[in-house]
Amino acid sequence: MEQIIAHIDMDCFFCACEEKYNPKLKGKPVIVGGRDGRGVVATANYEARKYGVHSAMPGSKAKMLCPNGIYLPSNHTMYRDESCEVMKILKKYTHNFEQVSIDEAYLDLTKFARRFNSLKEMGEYIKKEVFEKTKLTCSMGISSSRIVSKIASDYKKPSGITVVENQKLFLRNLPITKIPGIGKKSKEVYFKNGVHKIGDLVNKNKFFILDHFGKQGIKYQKLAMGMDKSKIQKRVGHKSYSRETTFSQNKYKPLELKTDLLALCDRVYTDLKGEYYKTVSIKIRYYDFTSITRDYSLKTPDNSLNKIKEKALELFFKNIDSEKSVRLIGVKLANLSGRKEKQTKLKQFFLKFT
Ligand code: TTP
Ligand code: MG
Repeated sequence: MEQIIAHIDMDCFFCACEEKYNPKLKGKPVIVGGRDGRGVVATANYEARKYGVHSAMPGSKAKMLCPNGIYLPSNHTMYRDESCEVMKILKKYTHNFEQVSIDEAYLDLTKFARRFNSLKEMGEYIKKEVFEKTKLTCSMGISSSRIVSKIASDYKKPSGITVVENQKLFLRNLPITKIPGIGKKSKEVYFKNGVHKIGDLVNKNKFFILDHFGKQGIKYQKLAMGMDKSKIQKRVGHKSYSRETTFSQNKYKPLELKTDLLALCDRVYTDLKGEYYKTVSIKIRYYDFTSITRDYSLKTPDNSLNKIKEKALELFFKNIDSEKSVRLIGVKLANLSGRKEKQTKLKQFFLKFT
């Protein structure tokens, strides 16, 4: 393999953090979010998933499926601290590191791999260190392509390592929905045109693909043919953080939308990892694809979740056209100014002596 890329994703991350500090939860169905039937589920542990509970499910539905589950409120500070510990360990292995969410990262391990007899052995070594230092388990995909490693890390969840030597063979029988970026809507387009498995793309005519699936389809065909060489996109800070949700069915009820909006605020706040923002924006796309975005700029930067929720809700209820049904909503934080803890401490230090 010319480049060796690992994708690491922690197992049922928020629940695993909760179980770490409260071992009595182990073996029981645990759900973070969706308490009292309100809000949406952030994640569920594997015991709760057996009942059909999953991320983004309305709490009321989760309660119906798993009435005896233990429902916990989100503790974002704890998840963020645990995430920092994990990322600190992973960063040691390579300079070419890309954290993509609170619980997942890509690592270019081309050099590090030389120390091991096999890629599996290297994976075991990293997993062991993560577990010994954090008591949390992860799953790992290793291949020569960023996308394939991402797909592979999900292959043997929880706590599995999947090394992909032959990209084409590995992807051939996987459902098309395993490709990151193919969601509910595009899935329907692929299905309608006879593509159910990734391998179904291999023999399709290029013009057919362009016509029906666009340029993205050509990229996925290359992937299916074992020709994907996607690299790590090393990130130097973010300009903004945004999250959006497209509903499988358009929604009318502002109260239902409020729940989704607050869940998006939680997610974008988790992504923020303590950075300060000055601008909070919301996006609403109606059934007819007309969209509006509205933003609010604070006088001074903030890094609290409450402020995001307050401003997002204000913007939302001030601007929503309640006559129209909604297909997508989004929340964005911009005008970022990094973490300020150090500066604040320094300021406190000076204040003490002046
Ligand atoms: P994921 O890695 O998607 O899920 P997970 O770690 O809970 O489970 P898995 O073992 O399948 O990887 O997301 C990481 C965390 O992000 C998750 O623990 C909670 C949070 N999250 C939300 O808050 N809302 C969501 O819709 C999703 C998908 C995740
Ligand atoms: Mg995860």
